[in-house]
Amino acid sequence: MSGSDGSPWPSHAGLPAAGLAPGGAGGCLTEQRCLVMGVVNVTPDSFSDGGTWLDPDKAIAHGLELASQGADIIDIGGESTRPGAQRVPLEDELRRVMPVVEALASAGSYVSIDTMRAEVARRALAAGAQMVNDVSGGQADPDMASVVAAAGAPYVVMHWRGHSADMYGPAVYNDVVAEVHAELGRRLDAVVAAGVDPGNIILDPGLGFAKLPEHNWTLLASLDHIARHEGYEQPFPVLVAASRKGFLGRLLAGSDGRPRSFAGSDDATIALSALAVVAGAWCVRVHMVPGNLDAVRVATRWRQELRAGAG
Ligand code: PMM
Repeated sequence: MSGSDGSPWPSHAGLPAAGLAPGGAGGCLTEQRCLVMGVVNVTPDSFSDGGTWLDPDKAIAHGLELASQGADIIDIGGESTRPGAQRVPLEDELRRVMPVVEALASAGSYVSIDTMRAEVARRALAAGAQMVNDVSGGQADPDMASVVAAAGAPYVVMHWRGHSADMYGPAVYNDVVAEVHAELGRRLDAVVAAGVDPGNIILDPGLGFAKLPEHNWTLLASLDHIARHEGYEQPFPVLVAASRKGFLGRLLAGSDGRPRSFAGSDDATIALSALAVVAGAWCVRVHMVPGNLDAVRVATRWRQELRAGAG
């Protein structure tokens, strides 16, 4: 995954420049590194932090804290996608996310709206969000791609096989890399046909979404392949969202077989962020910013050296 100018990170028109200063929305720093996306889940039931940030004031304060710690992007979501989760009514999702989007955007943060609904994306973009993170890659709402296209916003297209009510039923693969790549490629073509500029698209293998732990690990070792698609000259930027996910907790299970707690997986997330950078990830989506940002900076320096050696 490399830019046409030889930089390690692909520069795509309209995407946030690597290294946005905290609170510096749209700022263009020349620093080249993987971006850090801080998560604000305004939900009662998300995977690792459900309920913690449901109160809008707490969510806003948390987003501001993540930005002050150096998050380049703040990802705000109002619908949990944890395994078994049921859909949230549109009105509830809007009520949760809109005050947080408005406050953080007006405070100068670069806001991403994490939603599968075109109406939520449209309202959030109008309120100052600059990017859409759609875990369904446009499959949950047929209007999503045209809303994103009309706004000219960066768009995260994640690999997805259906809603979280049945997360693991569809986790059946003969060749997980080939199938995720092909299915993502079809989504890519569909959203481009609906008007989304390929230069605004970020791909995401969808760790944990219809994936068993072994699928996640195999995909992580194949990020470069996931980024490249026939018919598109440039590799796509790839977002890695492994933070606190169950496959890390399982890897770190104690001798009694009990998985590590979510918060107890933060150090593992930091290790994974460093490796993701070396593998060429464009952005890591994380719950805790400081350690991950340090890891990104260290790994960026390491990768520069690797590339200089290779050049
Ligand atoms: N995972 C979650 C939520 N949003 N967005 C993207 N692009 N990729 C992901 O893997 C992803 C996401 C669920 O995790 P959380 O409940 O810890 O936020």
